[in-house]
Amino acid sequence: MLYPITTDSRTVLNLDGTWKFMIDHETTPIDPGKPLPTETVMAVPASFNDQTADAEVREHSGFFWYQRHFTIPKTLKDQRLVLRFGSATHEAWVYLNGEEITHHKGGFTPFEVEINDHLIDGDNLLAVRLSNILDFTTLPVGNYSEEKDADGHTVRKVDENFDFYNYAGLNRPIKIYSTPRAHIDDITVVPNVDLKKGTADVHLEVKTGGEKFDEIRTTILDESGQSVAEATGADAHALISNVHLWQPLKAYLYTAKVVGVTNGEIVDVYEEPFGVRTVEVKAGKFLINGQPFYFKGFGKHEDTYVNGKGLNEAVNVLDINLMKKMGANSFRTSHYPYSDEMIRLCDREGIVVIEETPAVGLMLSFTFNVSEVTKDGYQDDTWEKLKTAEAHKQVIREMIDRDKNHACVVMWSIANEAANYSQGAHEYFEPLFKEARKLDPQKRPLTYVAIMWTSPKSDKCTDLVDVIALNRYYGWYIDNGDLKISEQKTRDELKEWQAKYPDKPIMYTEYGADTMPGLHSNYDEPWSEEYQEDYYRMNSKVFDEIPNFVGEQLWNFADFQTKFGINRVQGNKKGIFTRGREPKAVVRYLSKRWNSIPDFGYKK
Ligand code: BDP
Repeated sequence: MLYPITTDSRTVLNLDGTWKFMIDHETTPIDPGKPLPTETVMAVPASFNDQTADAEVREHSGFFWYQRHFTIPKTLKDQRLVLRFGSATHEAWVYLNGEEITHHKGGFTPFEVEINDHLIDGDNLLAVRLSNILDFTTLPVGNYSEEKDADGHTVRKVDENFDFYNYAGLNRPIKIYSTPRAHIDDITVVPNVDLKKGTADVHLEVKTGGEKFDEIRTTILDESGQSVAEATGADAHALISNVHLWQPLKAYLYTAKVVGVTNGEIVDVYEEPFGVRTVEVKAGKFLINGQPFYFKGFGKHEDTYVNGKGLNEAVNVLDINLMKKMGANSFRTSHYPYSDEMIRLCDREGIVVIEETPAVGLMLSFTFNVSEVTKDGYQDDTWEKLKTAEAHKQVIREMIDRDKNHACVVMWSIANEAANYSQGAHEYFEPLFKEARKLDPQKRPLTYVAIMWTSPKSDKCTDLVDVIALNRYYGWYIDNGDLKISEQKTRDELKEWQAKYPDKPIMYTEYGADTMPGLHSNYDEPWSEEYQEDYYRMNSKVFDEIPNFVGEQLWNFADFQTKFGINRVQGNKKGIFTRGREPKAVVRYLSKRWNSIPDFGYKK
């Protein structure tokens, strides 16, 4: 799916701002063709939850409405007009002038709809009914229940089966963009690089809509806007010589300028930026442009004060600047695809991204009894009870469709901490991995991120992944406060993985310790800033001993909001930065370490 941009033939109208907002108590029917009976407003893009001073609104589970007016300028009326939601979390029914025009389920991917046939002259009324319900059919997975109150009204409840706050609403930008009737619908860019010759054969596939063009022409522009290659046709090749590679932290972006021509006239123009790089897993290494790459970075969240999970571009820019200052080079979009804007920014900034689906919470028996789970033939009820396969397939399709051309995305993570140690896991995951491999035109490596009790013995699906990605909390959830025994366990386990799978790279995609900023201890106790630093020092030491260990992405970049609970103090405190992006003491240690580790060739 193309990102909406303005070109010689296209215009973008921005529908962000303040919209009317209303909780749907399901007591009286709402007419989406009439003004919402409310004076409440919410800013878009942003989650609604932290914009309100009303606890009931903040914690509402169920349905709610957004509404606004817009006018289309006369000059655009003969154009094809498309309404695009960057996301609507988690399910949306969209009404234009009272009529339902589209529906979408899945809160972290965009969707769009042509609106020409539903527009009226002058003022148009756009209403969106949303639901933030999560259950055993959705991603993420929620424990859903409902009961009747004293008046017989339905009270809905979602208990997150995952560790982040269920922020909802119109979290990402909403736009109307115009294209000519005959238009470019999608572009797929696959650069095939010859590293020795320094050339790239760029395979371009262009999908069109409306009346066919006489001709499709593509010009590849370099960063100074000079043409470096040309091609014609909907399925074409352009050869770039002396190619400038996209490198981690040294991004270089070409632009594929695609035009549709009819009767000798240019009808539609689209400009797709893309980087040229290779990604490959080989002999236990993760190669970018043929060189063994070492991941230094983070698991993150889209999570900021007030905006919740709403797009916050200033924070995105700051986060990347903080990463660079620390010598980091990468992050994982835990636990859902991030905004278009963030992925485009990472392309520009050279930040390496592992992009994850919203498949989190696919585990119904949560236990810290590792030995129980590791027993032969262990089975819990996850794969019987969950009905997420359809949603999972859909989101893999939508995520790859949106981000297939991005050089920054070097690997897809199909799930976070699923019950892949339980019987039934392989049957569940195999078709999903097949689907992802089939759909990705750039054939990126695939992984899933494995929870603590997924051991080399218990994991039923390691054959499916290209990279072994582990979330480990020795010294925190297990052997809390005892870094000596944790060091031993970390070492023993990593050695076991290394021995059993000598050809698969291994990395940590989570490890961390909750830390209250400003809390100090003469005894290096857990929750203190001293303990967080000792914890990371211990892990670093072991990582450096394991030959196929190709990366450390800690948990978490910053403190983030979660549901209430006895294990959380206004959220998860494993950030190495606070939620407001102030550093905890450990940032100095990690900056020193990462600035001294090269991006390439650290593990020979
Ligand atoms: C892992 C999850 C992550 C949690 C983290 C934690 O992948 O979402 O926030 O642990 O407990 O289980 O801090």
